[in-house]
Amino acid sequence: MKTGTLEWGVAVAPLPGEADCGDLYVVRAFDGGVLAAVIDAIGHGAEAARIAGLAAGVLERHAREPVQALLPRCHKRLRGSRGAAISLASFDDRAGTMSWLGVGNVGGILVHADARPEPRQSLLVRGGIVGDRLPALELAAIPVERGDLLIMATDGIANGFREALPGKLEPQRLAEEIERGYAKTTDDALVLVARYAGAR
Ligand SMILES: [Mn+2]
Repeated sequence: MKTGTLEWGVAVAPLPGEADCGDLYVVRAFDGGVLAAVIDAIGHGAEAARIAGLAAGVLERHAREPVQALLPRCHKRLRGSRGAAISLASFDDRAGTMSWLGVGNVGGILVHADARPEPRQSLLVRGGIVGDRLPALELAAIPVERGDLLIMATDGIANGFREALPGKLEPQRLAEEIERGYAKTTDDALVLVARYAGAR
């Protein structure tokens, strides 16, 4: 799929036996950029799906806002619920940066397309639960180039996904391969893969 300057794919596997999924994603373009977000509501089933949907609605409506404003918005919306882990990546096509903010355990790595000794960059997430305890937010604005690859995964995907070799796979294929290789059967699982096609 293509949204703004992102070419992306997603693979989702709800907890076996559950019809609903508490893991949800948002990819939304706006003037000058695109937001990619992954939400993992605490627990699973219908109530988790409802809570994740609330956060997704906030992110879709306000996608153009800076990530450090979006997360407090979600926090306010989810107050009184069991809460969620949320990670946000907002690409600014003019600045050529990706702003990253994560609270809870939705992991992320950025695989740089240029030749560098360690192309994989782990993205920091802070402890806390959106809707319950929001930590001090520490924004990372990372320079990105055309071809850079963002992989975001909920904790239903085993950490080994970080070692998966992206190779030349299309984002959708890669998302499916990671889901097949690393999804646990004890939780909802979601992996979002996005290749940046903006600034060079
Ligand atoms: Mn989870």
